[in-house]
Amino acid sequence: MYRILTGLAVASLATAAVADEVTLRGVTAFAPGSTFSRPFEAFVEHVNETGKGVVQIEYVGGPEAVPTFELGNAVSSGIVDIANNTTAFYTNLVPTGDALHLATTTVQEQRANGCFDKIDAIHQDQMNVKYLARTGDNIQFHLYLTKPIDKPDLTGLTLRTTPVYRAMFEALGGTPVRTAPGEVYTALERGSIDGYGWPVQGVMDLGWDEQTKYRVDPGFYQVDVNFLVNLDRWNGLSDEAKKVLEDAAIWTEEQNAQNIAINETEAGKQAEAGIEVITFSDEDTAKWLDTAQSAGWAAVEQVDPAIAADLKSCLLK
Ligand code: 173
Repeated sequence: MYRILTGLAVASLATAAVADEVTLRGVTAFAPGSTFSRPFEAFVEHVNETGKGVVQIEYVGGPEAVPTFELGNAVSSGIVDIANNTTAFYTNLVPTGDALHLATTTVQEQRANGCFDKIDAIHQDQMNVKYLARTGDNIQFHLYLTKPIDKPDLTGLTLRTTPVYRAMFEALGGTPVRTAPGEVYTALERGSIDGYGWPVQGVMDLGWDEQTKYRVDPGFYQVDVNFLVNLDRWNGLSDEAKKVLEDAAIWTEEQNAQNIAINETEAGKQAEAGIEVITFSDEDTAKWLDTAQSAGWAAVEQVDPAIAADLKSCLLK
């Protein structure tokens, strides 16, 4: 009798352990398999290895599953449990998120100086998500063009933007139009834009090089592509599951250092594909970069001066 009971108890415990494994539904804002989805895809694989029996991620897909600018809402409301997304795609929810790409520190430095926790708190308050990880460190943004310019004057140019570039390009006289990455190729093909903002990485794997003649150097800002977990879902996880995800986040962030080498390879491939580099005089280069910083911060300050000042104090070196 006792033996049977013990056997049953053990069996039901084993069942409970299996049932306790949590599966999170994950979606990326970028095309699956492309540059800015790859760190998330590696993270999913890593969690599915290290989190066996505890937490798993079911990778649902990208913008074909949830449109780029809708993903913020989807993870906020819990339709999606974990998202790979950039602040520029969810400014409707975190309007000061634009500060993140103005960072000159690494995510490791932001974790050490308390900035990461502040950013996490803003995400929890305003968006109902846990800010779990940041990828994209060391990758800068550029302006790509189909016609040349010889100074930092974008007057008369219609440029595809997201909130990342809008303030800067507008300050330099350009006409911004916001589109998701998935619409850039067609816009270029139709000639409805004269150029676009995009990081140094990824142009080639999206095939945009076919429609691109110039890249303006230097780059500006720093990419932020973040892993966000629906806060209710996060709060309901066991400590063990949270630890698997947080350890995997640190593991992912360590790989941000590889971006320095990848940037060079990508710039080399762009040159081979015939994309010419436009540079300015020293004075105009200073204007280009100063406008990037001043217009970028002014836009965040306009949204919320207190948060802007707080983040500025810990995001900049
Ligand atoms: O240009 C964009 O779509 C954009 O804002 C972005 C942000 C991070 C990585 C890649 C692109």
